[in-house]
Amino acid sequence: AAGVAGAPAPFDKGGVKVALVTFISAGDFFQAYQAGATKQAKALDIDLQIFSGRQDAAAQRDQIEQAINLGVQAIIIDHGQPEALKDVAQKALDAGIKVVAFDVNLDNPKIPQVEQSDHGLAKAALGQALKDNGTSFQAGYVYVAGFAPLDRRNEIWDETKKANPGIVEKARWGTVNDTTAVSTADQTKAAFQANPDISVVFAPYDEFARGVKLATDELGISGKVKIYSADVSTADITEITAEGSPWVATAATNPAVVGAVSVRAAAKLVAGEDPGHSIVVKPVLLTQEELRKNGIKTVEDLDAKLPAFGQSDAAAASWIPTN
Ligand code: SR1
Repeated sequence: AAGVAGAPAPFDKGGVKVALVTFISAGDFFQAYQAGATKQAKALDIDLQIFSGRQDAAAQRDQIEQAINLGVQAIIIDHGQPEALKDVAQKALDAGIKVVAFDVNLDNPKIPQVEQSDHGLAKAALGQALKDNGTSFQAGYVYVAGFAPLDRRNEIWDETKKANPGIVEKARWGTVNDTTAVSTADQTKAAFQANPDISVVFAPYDEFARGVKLATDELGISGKVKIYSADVSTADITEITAEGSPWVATAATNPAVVGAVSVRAAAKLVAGEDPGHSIVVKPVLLTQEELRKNGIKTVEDLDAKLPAFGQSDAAAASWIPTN
């Protein structure tokens, strides 16, 4: 291992072992998150081992145990069920391993929490929904409880409905599995068949939004519905900007940046530096109108046009290369 010139130990020598233990691996967000983590790890000469998630709490626990036994210096836990993870995360800490959590609340002062400002993200998407549709409409809502980012976004959905009694939630649905978009599409069709007056859908996860769009396209009702979401990928931009698309806005970070920030936080802990307890990557609002107007077709186009999207100074340090 070559190490990083000018970096504190042990990064000056290189070869630091870090595990990234995920709960969900499928889908654009998680693929891009892992790619960003991998790139940042490479720049720090970190040997990053990624454990693929299968939405299986017991498997994720086992993988954390495996990482402890491998003698890694840090573990990044990406999503998961807190109650299944808290004790095993403490076991890692007790073994002298640094732990960082992304989007899973491990409720431990020793474990920094990375998030995308989910309240801000939901406020941005719902603010656009109110701007486009006024304060009275029949809504559909896609939500699965138990995922920290979705629970935080849900708090803003509840607040928004409370502040605007004209918003009527006619139906709520959602599934998180290996094929979230397809499962959500099936549920969306049933929801629209039972509630044909829904005109706005809040679907704050891009796999949900993709499923809703698939369903409204198949039902031939895309002209009567508007979808507001979270997250973005190049495939999402294609869906959002397609002619007649009902997907009109999303609030998003670049997930590759969030992956890089997670690795930087772990690296700082290993170097004996404090990355802070709450590490936030701020999202930006992306509307269909602006994406079309600016000819944005890919995430790389967004990186180039919007510096606030393409980079973050969260968990930065002068010795950590970011490119
Ligand atoms: C099932 S949780 C999905 C969310 O996790 C990340 O926070 C992404 O933004 C995604 O929306």
